[in-house]
Amino acid sequence: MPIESRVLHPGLRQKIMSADAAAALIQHGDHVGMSGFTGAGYPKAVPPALARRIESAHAAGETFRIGVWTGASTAPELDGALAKVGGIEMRLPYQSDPTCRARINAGEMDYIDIHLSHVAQFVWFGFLGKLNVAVIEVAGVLEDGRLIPSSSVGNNKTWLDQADKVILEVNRWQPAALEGMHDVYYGTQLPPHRKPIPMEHPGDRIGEPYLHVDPNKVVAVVETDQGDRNSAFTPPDETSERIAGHILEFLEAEVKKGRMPPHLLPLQSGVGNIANAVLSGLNRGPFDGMTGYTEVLQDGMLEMLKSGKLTLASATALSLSPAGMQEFLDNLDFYRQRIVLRPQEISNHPEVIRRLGVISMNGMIEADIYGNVNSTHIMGTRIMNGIGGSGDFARNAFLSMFMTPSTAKDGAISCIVPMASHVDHTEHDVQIVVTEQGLADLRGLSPRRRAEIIIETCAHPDYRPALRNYVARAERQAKLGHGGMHTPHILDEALSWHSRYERTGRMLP
Ligand code: 0RQ
Repeated sequence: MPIESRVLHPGLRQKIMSADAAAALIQHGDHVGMSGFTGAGYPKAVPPALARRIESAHAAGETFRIGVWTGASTAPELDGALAKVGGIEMRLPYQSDPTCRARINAGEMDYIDIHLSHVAQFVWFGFLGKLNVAVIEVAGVLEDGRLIPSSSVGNNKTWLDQADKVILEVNRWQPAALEGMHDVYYGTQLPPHRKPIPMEHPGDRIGEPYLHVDPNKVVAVVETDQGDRNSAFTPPDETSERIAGHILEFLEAEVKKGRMPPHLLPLQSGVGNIANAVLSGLNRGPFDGMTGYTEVLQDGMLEMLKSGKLTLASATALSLSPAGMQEFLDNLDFYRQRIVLRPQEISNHPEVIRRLGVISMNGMIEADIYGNVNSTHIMGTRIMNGIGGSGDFARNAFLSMFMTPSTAKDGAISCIVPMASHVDHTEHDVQIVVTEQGLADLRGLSPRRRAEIIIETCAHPDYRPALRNYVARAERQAKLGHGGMHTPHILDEALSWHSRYERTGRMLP
């Protein structure tokens, strides 16, 4: 045993073995619950070892495929490695890996795209079948067997409770000082025995800093020393800056109208460069004393914590760039007091999001003229990533915003279309649509008024005439008795922009 081992429990220390030996304990057909959320806290040694094993089995003519359940997206060593060797039968609840995506869209791998807050309870309800194995990264094991979670909590509590067998990866790379930052709530119950979740403020601690596992279920402990994915951000471009500017202006106006306190309400921010640009804008903006209640804490929120604009942030994962990670490590004591990491069933819980009055800001692929939003599908059939937590937040938020550049693929695609080719967030859950062109506030508007403002405010000027023309003809047709005036559409034409793009590479002739 290496001197610096973080496995202090004597019984579990006896189970330390190689990643290959641990991977040999996973069988064809197993449902495997892995840790990991947005490139943070995923197991780093067992999945590649399992991929090698699967590859050899396939070379010998044997079938070997498993179900992979996680918190959210992971990294090339997990999703990428297993998808590459054709080792995943079914994946849930969220992925963003290019190899996985290609396999799913080629029909070679099943994928179930689930609200992140639903996953744990679906397993507890028995909706997804038996969880055979859990493979969980932790930052350390205490002498009494309690586990120090690593850079994400995700669904780890549920995987550890529900799996028949547990494999632990104890990662020395994860800062030892993560100990104490987590808040793992053990008070959930199955209906009809549920109690209110006792959280009234984003910083409330309602659980304990450790995960529990029955040591008898642990079949292997693997020691690792390897960093999280930690991908770098590209600096905000002009489009992201303009989107951020519209949002800031809108929030200032809301405060002036007295509809929100001067320090705003807890912020949820999706992943990606636009989200980071919005957070940078807020960091330079007029608001102080803000809080975050989000699922992924990225560099943008770290900067806001550093400047003092944000007083604290609650999330389920720390997904930082290499520079962000260095900043976090250099000032761990400061950040420890301001960040709480929770299970995703709590970070994304509808009850808590509704109670706190979260301001939700997420990316989208397209919105239609009535405010239905597609977050997941390219041209209606090909999956991009998944709904992630966007639905958990959008439906229950105080304000739900969706943002995108107004066009994609050098202007060949309009992100504002007559009818969304797939709907993840219905018009009922979408209050604000933002592009670099402007911000459409849809609150209190009927579908036809929504169409007007979305076209005139958010659509790219190149596409406005065609959108206006579509609406005018749909209304004319409805007045002639072919269809209704509530949400006018020309059904034969509604998805013609998408089908034209598939045929010609452009949405408009
Ligand atoms: O493709 O790279 O091949 O050019 O889609 O587009 O503009 O880079 O967008 O990285 O901000 O992601 C919705 C996918 C946006 C993301 C989505 C093409 C475009 C490009 C990506 P290329 P961008 P972003 C918190 C909340 C759902 C989950 C969520 C997402 C690629 O925000 O996955 O919100 N959201 N979770 O060219 C065809 C269009 C298009 C289009 C863009 N209209 N039609 N292609 N593209 N618009 C996090 C978690 O839950 C974990």
